[in-house]
Amino acid sequence: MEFSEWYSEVLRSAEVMDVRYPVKGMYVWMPYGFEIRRRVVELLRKKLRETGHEEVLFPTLIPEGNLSKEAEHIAGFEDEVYWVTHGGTKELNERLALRPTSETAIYPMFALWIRSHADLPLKIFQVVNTFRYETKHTRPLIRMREITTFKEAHTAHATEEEAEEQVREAFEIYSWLFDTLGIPYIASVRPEWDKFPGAEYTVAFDTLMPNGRALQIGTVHMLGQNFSKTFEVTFETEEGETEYVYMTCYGVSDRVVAAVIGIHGDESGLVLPPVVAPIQVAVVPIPKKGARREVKEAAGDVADLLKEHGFRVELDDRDISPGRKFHYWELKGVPVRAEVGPREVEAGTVVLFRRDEFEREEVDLDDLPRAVEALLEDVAENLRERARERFESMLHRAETLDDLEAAVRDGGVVETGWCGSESCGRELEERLDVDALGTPYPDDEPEFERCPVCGRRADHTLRLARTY
Ligand code: 5CA
Ligand code: ZN
Repeated sequence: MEFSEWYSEVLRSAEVMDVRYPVKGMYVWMPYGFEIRRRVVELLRKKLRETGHEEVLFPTLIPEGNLSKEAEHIAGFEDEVYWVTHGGTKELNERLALRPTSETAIYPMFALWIRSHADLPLKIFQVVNTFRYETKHTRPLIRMREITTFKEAHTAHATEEEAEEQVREAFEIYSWLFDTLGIPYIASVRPEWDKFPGAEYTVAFDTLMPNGRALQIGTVHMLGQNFSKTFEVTFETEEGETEYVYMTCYGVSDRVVAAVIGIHGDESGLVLPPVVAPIQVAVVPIPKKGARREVKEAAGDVADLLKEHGFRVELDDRDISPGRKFHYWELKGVPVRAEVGPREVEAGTVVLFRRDEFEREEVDLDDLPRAVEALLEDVAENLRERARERFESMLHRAETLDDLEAAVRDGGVVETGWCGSESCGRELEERLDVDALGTPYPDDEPEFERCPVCGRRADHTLRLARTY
């Protein structure tokens, strides 16, 4: 099955999202999907708090005057903005934008909040919905017109160095998040022509879906003083002088959930990393004639024991066949299934089935919590490892145009030499029908001899890929 077909099918059958909502690019989170989403957000929330970020919540609407203030920013977003023009039947004096992102909502308030160096650094974040009138093919979680899980952080600093340090911290935070979820990635400094509108530079995280297409799953932007100058975000230094702050912002979205689903899933459905699985262990009784009650009770005891040990457990006592239950929990991506039949009741054991590798093992009841814990860890590690291996098998290198053409046909990411000029970069994009992801972050060491377009010395490595 084609990946995109598989993806749509799994969102539907595992009840992650309902795509039948009658507005293009807008979808409905269903309860099971919402629980996965919630756990991803909570992971990140906790990490952000631990690293000194405070959570805020800004209004959805931005006055046109504010949104338009930063010239590059509005130039980059104007084709994507949804406008509120009326209140009831009355036309508004000033149009209001549904936020496509929140720099122009937040920074005017930063200007009011920040007085002196003592107020810095200021590190805030919010998890909100944002709206972008996307014209490329819309897809649930991947390219939405209402991005429902937009986690954006915004920071202000006294010095450029501190802002640079913040870019590194953001890089660490997102690296940690993706590692935790077993999502492999590369980080690249986006080419000048593809940076965030209004930024000095953009560091982006890209992963690869199984079809070899790159998906941008997070971005960190160095804003320098561009926005602080536009919105008069100043502070008084220790010496009593007034200066503009340096700013950064960074964001991830529903795409993180899309990556979890797309990268770990298989023909049987979702395969969820235990850390975000709404249910970690499904307990399935396998009754036999003459031992129904014993089996039912034993399965209940197994579920209780695991719950007491803090696992997220569901006892499946529905009146359907065990085979159908197996199928159902596999589709839902539950990492571990505990099976209890008459033989296990007799022996004082439980059969543990791992979703990732379809393997069974029998463990003693006494040893069950420890065994489940070890198995969940093993599943997480295995998912991370096998995703990493597949990812690496899709990273290619090529030195000449002919080799590049062959390499991009396989999908994945191709690295090549680059002189650094925009014209050569764009030439590669056009000739190969790919996007330039940019140069390796944090270190872009020269690894190739020549730029394949102009033949000049390759001071940089350039990454190319077909993207979402
Ligand atoms: N204000 C900055 C930092 S939050 C910002 O808006 N950056 S962004 O434009 O790069 O968006 C942040 C992240 O949102 C991107 O890295 C990408 O992963 C995700 N994203 C962007 N557009 C969409 C979309 N239409 N649907 C789903 N996710 C999206
Ligand atoms: Zn060149």
